[in-house]
Amino acid sequence: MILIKIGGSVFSDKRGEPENFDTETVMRIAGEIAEFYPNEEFIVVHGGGSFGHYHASEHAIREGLSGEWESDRRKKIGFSLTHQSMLRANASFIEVFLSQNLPAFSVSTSSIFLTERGEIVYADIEVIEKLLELDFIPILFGDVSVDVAQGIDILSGDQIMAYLTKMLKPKKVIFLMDVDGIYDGKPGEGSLIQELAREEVPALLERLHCTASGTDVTGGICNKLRKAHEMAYYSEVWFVNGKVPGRLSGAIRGDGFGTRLR
Ligand code: IP8
Repeated sequence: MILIKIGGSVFSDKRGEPENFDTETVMRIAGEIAEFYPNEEFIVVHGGGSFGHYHASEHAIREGLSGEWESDRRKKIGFSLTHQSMLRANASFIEVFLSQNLPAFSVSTSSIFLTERGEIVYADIEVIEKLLELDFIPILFGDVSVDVAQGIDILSGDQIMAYLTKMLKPKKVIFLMDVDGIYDGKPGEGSLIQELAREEVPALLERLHCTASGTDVTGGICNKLRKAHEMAYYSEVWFVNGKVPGRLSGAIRGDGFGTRLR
């Protein structure tokens, strides 16, 4: 099984209009997956992009519930709006995959996971396993979550990737991003790392100033790298540019251009 994350910046423009969806790019990505399906099994996870993040930050979902009735009522409405927005993104993905003759099936993240401050503490993935046995392509997404510590939170696609990797041990994990891979420095400034050994990750995290409290100056790469470090224990992890045709199929074949972590 191959697990693929389609980053928010690959299928939408986060700085553009709310809920913009790049159908052409997703169509091409689905086409690259179709070259290998059904010989390979796939699970796809997509991020929030211009969909979930707007409502999530507008309603400060990450702060959880406060216990104050009126403000919590507004937050709960924001929680539901965030989820509905992600369902619309997911529906667009499913439509594109179906149009490429791929039996994709939507799995609603917040219905199968519970978190504790954003980390998964409960999961019911039996449906996913059964869907794979039946040769479906389950498509999950970064979503809101019911949180046992603070009532509500956000569950990012990267956390889902790490969890599924640990439980299902895919033969390969592929992150599609809008840059060519992992850079030693800021994307575009530092040099692209094509081969990365698991043992080298802690030193790289330090060079990128990914301290526990440090702000993420390199565009979300710190959390991704930390999670990838965990995932590399179970699977080979690739980071490739999802905007460039052929990079995904290269990673699936194993001779692609990007960063390979193992
Ligand atoms: O883009 C976030 O998922 P991510 C999902 O994978 C929401 O971090 C709802 C903001």
